[in-house]
Amino acid sequence: MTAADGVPTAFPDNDGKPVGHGRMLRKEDRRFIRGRGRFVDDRQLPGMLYLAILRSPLAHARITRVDTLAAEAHPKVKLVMTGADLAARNLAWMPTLSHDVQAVLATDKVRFQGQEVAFVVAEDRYSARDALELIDIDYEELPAVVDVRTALASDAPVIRTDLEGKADNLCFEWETGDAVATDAAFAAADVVVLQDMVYPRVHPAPLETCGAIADYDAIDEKLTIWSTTQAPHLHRTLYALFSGVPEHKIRVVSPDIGGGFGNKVPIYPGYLCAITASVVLGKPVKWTEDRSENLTSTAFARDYVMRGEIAATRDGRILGLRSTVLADHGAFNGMATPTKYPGGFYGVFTGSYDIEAAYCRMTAVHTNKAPGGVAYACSFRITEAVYFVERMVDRLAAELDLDPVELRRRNLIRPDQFPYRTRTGWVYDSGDYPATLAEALRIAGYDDLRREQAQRRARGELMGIGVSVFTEAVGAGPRADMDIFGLGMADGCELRIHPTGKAVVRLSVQTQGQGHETTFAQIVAEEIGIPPADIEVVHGDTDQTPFGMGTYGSRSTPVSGAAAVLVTRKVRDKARLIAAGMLEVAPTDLEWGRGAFRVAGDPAKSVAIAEIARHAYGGSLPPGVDGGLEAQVTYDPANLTFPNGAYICVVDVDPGTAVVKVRRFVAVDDCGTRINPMIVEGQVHGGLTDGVGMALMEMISFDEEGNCLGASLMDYLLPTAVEVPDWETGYTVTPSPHHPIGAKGIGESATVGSPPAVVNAVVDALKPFGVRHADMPLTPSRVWDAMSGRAAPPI
Ligand code: MCN
Ligand code: CUM
Repeated sequence: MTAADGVPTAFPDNDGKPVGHGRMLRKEDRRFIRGRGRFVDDRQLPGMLYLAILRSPLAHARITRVDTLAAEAHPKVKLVMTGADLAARNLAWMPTLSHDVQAVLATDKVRFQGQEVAFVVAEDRYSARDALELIDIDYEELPAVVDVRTALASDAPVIRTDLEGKADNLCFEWETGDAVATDAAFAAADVVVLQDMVYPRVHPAPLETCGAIADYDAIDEKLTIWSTTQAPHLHRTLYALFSGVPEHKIRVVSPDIGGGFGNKVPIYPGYLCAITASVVLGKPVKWTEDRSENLTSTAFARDYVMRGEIAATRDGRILGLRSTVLADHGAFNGMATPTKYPGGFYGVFTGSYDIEAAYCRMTAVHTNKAPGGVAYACSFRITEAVYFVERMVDRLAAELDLDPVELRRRNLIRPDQFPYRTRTGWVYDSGDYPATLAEALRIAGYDDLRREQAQRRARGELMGIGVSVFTEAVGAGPRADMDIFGLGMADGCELRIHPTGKAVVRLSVQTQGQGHETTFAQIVAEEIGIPPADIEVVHGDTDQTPFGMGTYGSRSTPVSGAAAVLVTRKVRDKARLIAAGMLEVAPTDLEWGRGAFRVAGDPAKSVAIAEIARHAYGGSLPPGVDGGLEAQVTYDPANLTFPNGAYICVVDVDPGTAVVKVRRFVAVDDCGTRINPMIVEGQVHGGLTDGVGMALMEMISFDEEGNCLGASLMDYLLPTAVEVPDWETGYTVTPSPHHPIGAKGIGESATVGSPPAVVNAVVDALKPFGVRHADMPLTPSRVWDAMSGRAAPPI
């Protein structure tokens, strides 16, 4: 029973249930595989103009003179604007999602290479680019702050001179956990291990770069913005605050998006330049970034210099964990940071372990680099936290000469400890970590692998086995704890059932490739008995969808997915009243199942949802029941959901060339109830590829003058099918107790959990050389240095 396009209409092989159906193909692929996706840059509007941005060639410099006359004289140029022009309109600075401000166009100084300095709007893209070269700017170069370790030195040049009274480069300081209890735990320990490590600066590098079309209609005073955003409603509110155009006159449309991976969460100056230009000119204005603009000026992630200290008993009971972090946030703090958590969710750095005492101290600094600390399939710093704790546990295992799996087993949070409160105050909802680990060990054949490793070592071969047992935290909430820009963390969802029994569900989140058009149809189908093929999913348009915070931190399933369940149940509650009227029984006499209400004890008497829908519009209704069949809810989650996983990586290192080959990778994930197993597996495959990329090849570095050394995909290496193995995946299911169908997010788990598994494997392979740690990315030269006992050059 399959509709022509491969979307099944019934699910006899899954006990009639759309949720969990293994072969439910993606509805959106109808257009994608036929090349019919519609991305921002595909849209052409009549009379549209093109905007290009002039960027700073220097990392830190005072602007002493700007001359735009020649550019303005270009026959095809319609508008040139500089920071001073924006300042005259009070539009030169914009808020970031983390209580900082960022220059839309530089006024006084440039603070990173690639920073926006001026823009040109012309009749075509080529003229706009050409005219950039006619703008003449004099810079007085200033020394650049590139190394986080010296950013707070007393003689370091101050970057944020825009902030009144600011005399240093401190971005923020933050601590979590109990310093005194942790000191005591260390004092009582048999073994203490210290390890320094760096999580390099990386970039999400989605296939589609960022861009926007702003179209201001001066007659209606209405502003429409088609943009590459993961959070259309959040952006609309910020555009209203920035531009002065009232919020009800702004429509943000996020059409098909060619990958986000966090890159499309922040607001970028380019969006605001396009808006300003359109308001000034009264014409649609398009801005499309090129690859090197995307790689040098948008949303960087990680960039943590971490010191770890772990304390344990001789038999491997972990007593304490201390983490000291120096975080590089670049020139402007661009991260989307919930109000109470300046360090994002790094506070979960105790990971999957029942550690008695923990303490973290974080110092975040500004440097002359593009805004950092943003996002890359990371759940807002959990990637760093997981890497940290999984490396520290491995480091301890080496010190104690214990098998890393055995050490983990002795310290994992037990299933009977849930809900589990960490020493830093997070409440993990559910999980069975030993079971997940056991499943990964089973698939990998761990004991055989260790035997094989011993044989290979005896032959001088370098085989490594790495383990990571991680806990994710996704689906931010509740409102009382989490909050971006005073807007809470809730999501709305609206469901309408039409008279013929077909439905439309409207989401506040936005898909960038995750398959929401399919999975949300499955969620609604499961609850109301209408086949997924008959449910249209509408998202990414603020005029058509209820308010919500958007897609990041893998929150769509935990938050918006819950809203979809609850709105459908609300509609079903109304359908029950209508059905009771139709069958002339009390609502409580009805039983729900397989898309129909039946009279209890007399199942022959029933009405299906399509009949109820028709009746809801045209039939006579019980007193107090109004017509139609639709509802809306806003869901504010009670807590985050905490997915988990156990990963095992097997590598071979070539002793002659130091090239790392990932031979096998086993990933067992637990994201609670799985809505679409095929999509879940696809999410895991993608995240593992990201993770192997970060572990082995991805890094954006800067020279001493702050020149970005990763401005193209020739320099910033991304993994391809050649570098990754055939993934071996498995799963366990521990439903979330507070999610209405027990689902947790999965979108970032594999990116979060896989890098430490790879690094642990490489370090394990290098054990014969006495190597205890090596920093990512584990390129051949770094592995070679580690084998030769040389420290890796600083980042
Ligand atoms: N899913 C499911 N069952 C579950 C959990 C999820 O079937 N128990 C399905 C969902 O219905 C959805 C997909 O898996 O179709 C991912 O769901 P979820 O974990 O809720 O994550 P989001 O939909 O909120 O997506 C965001 C997440 C993030 S934050 C990044 S970054 C990332 C990721 O998703 N960016 C991606 N995966 C990506 N995948 C693609 N193709 N492109 C991106 O930009
Ligand atoms: Cu942290 S990248 Mo995703 O949350 O959009």
